[in-house]
Amino acid sequence: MESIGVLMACPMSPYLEQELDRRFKLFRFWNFPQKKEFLRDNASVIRAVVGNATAGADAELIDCLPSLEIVASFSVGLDKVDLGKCEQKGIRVTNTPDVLTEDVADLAIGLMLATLRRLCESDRYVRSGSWKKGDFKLTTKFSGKTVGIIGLGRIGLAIAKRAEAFGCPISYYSRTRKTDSEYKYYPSVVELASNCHILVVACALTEETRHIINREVIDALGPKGVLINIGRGPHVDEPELVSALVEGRLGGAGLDVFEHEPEVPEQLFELGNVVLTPHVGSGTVETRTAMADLVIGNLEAHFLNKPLLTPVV
Ligand code: 8YV
Repeated sequence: MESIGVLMACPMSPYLEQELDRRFKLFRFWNFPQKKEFLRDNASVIRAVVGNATAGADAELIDCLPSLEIVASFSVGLDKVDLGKCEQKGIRVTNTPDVLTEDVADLAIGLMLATLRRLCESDRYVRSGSWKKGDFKLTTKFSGKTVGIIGLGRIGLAIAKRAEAFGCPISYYSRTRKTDSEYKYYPSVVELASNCHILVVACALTEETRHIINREVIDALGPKGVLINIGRGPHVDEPELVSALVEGRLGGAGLDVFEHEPEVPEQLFELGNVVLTPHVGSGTVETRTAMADLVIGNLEAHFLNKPLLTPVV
């Protein structure tokens, strides 16, 4: 397979890079600032693209790669891949579901606990020596709080299962009611937000779900409500979120993703009721290794004419 050209869209995992390099003719896109020239010289040999949540394969790139057969994403989310275009051109697409579910759900619970119990702020309290001057203020209890989940897919369900163990009543919104779920269903995000303490974004980013968290939803969640986002930044109208937090119209937020990563609105840095993490939902050694192995497994299966492990298209 050494002659098969594989284009890695951006740096994502040294282990994946090394394993791709051992098996294929690997092109690191970020090493070629002159994209046009690079594509003119190499496009014809590139048969696979490996992308992630930062860069994937949009219509423009796909159109530049006449030999492209497969896009293997090092992510479960496929918002950086033009799925319609792939389908139309018969290009296969794979992602990395299941292997990252537990980590992302763990982080969602971590953000809930950290936000309500103010773990980061209290850590800073100890480090700065403030404790010597007096006890830390009281925080908000997590166990038993109503958790509303947008998107009851693999990750949403794993979050629900974990939150249930904390005695939290679970409700959800999704396009269609899940007939096999006992959790309370709300047919709109505003209704879900009006009836929960903690609202979690756990759905895929599509044109339909872009800015699913808008002013109306934030107002429905209210000054005692907390937003947790482990989905994608563009699920949230970020300027609306920032002003609601700054003005105290929203109780708090635990955010792993942002609209313009790695840029994060600096007004959030001042707020103790906000916990910020740098898109690390799947960021453990174990999970990133499993994701990389899945990307490699899909590529090998494709080029050996075997069934793909995790096909999407
Ligand atoms: C990663 C993700 O952050 O799976 C997803 O959709 O957002 C993440 O697992 C990313 O793709 C790793 O580079």
